[in-house]
Amino acid sequence: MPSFTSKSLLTALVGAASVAAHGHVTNIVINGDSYQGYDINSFPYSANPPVVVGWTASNTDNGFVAPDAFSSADIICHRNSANAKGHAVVKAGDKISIQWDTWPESHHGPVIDYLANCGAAGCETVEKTALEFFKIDEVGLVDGSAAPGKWGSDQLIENGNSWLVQIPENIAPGFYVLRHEIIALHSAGDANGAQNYPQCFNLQVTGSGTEKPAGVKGTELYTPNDEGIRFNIYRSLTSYPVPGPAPIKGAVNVQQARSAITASATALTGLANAPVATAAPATTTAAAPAATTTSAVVAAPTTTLIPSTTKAVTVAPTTTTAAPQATQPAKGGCRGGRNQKKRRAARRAAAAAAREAALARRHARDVAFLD
Ligand SMILES: [Cu+2]
Repeated sequence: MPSFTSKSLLTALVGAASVAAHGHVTNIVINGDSYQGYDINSFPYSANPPVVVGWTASNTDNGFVAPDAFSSADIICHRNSANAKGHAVVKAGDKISIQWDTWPESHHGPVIDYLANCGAAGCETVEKTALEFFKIDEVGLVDGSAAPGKWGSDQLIENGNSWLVQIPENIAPGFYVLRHEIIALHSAGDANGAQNYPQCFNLQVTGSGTEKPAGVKGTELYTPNDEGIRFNIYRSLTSYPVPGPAPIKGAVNVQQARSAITASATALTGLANAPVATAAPATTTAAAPAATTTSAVVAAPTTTLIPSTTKAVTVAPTTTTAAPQATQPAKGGCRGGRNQKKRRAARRAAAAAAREAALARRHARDVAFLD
C-alpha cells in the first residue's frame, strides 16, 4: 500500500473514484447465522419492509452525522433513526461479525462498538434518547508511522469490509442495542470535519454474566472539540485518543477474522423467544433458543478464518437526497392540536431534509477531494 504524504498525491491517486462509495451494514453474523440489517438502498422506498435487526435510518446517501449534530438524537443510531423491530440472540462471550457492503479506503478512522441495555421491555420499543451506551471495543490508530496511518477502518477493509466484535462474557443477560460506528477522519483536521457513521442492531444477550455497566447517553458520547474528533491525520502519528468513554472491564479487541455464513436467520420479535437467565439443561452447553423461534441456531460456534477476498459489491450511486421518513403515527391526542402537530412535523421534516442536503453537498466536496 502506498503511503500518502500529501493530500494532493492522494487526490491524484484516487480522485477519479466514484463519489457514492460509502457503506452501510448489510448483515450481522452470529455463529454462522446471518441476520439482515436495514437495507438503506431499498427499505426506505418499500411500503412494507421486512422486520430486521438493524435500526431504521434516513441516510439514503449512505452519509454521516457531523460533529455539529453530536448533541442531537441523530448521533445515537444515525439520522432520524427508529428502533429495529426484531432482534438477534447472542450468548455473552460470543462474537458478532458486522458486514459492511463497502468502505472507502480514504475514510480512515477508528472502529468502535457500544452496548446499551434496553430494560425489560426490550429494544423494539425503547426510547433511544434514554439509552446509555458503554464501550465494548475500540480500534483507533494501528500504525502511524506513515501518514495518514493505518486505522481500525483499514483493518475492517482488509477483513472483507467486516468487523468482528465480542460480546463481553461478563455482561448480564438482557436486551441490548449494539451501536457499531466508524468515525472517518479524512477531513477531521477541520472544525466539524469528522464523519460519524453509526449503525445500530437489537440483541438479546443470554448467558450467566452479572455486569450491568454504567453508560453514557448517545447525545453525550462526543463533543465537536474532543481531541479524537478534531484531529489531523496527515502527519506522522504516534498515538490517537479514541473518543468516547473508556471501554468497560471485560471488553476485548478481538483478532479480526471473517465469519462463515451457514444459515440465514430471521429476526426474532417480542420478549419470549429466548428466555433471559434461564438455566440451560445440564446436559447441553449451548443455550438453545426456545421452541417458538423461527430461527434455529444450529451452527457450531466457530469463527472461521476466511481469506479476505474482495467482495464485489456494486453500490448504486445514489445522488438523491433523502425522502423525509414517514412520520410515526401520531399518538392519540386532542383533535385541535392535530393540525398544529402536522405543521410542526412538516417543518421538522423540511429542516431535516435541508440539513441532509447540506451534508450531502459538503460530503460531495469531501469525496471529490479525497474519495
Ligand atoms: Cu465519505
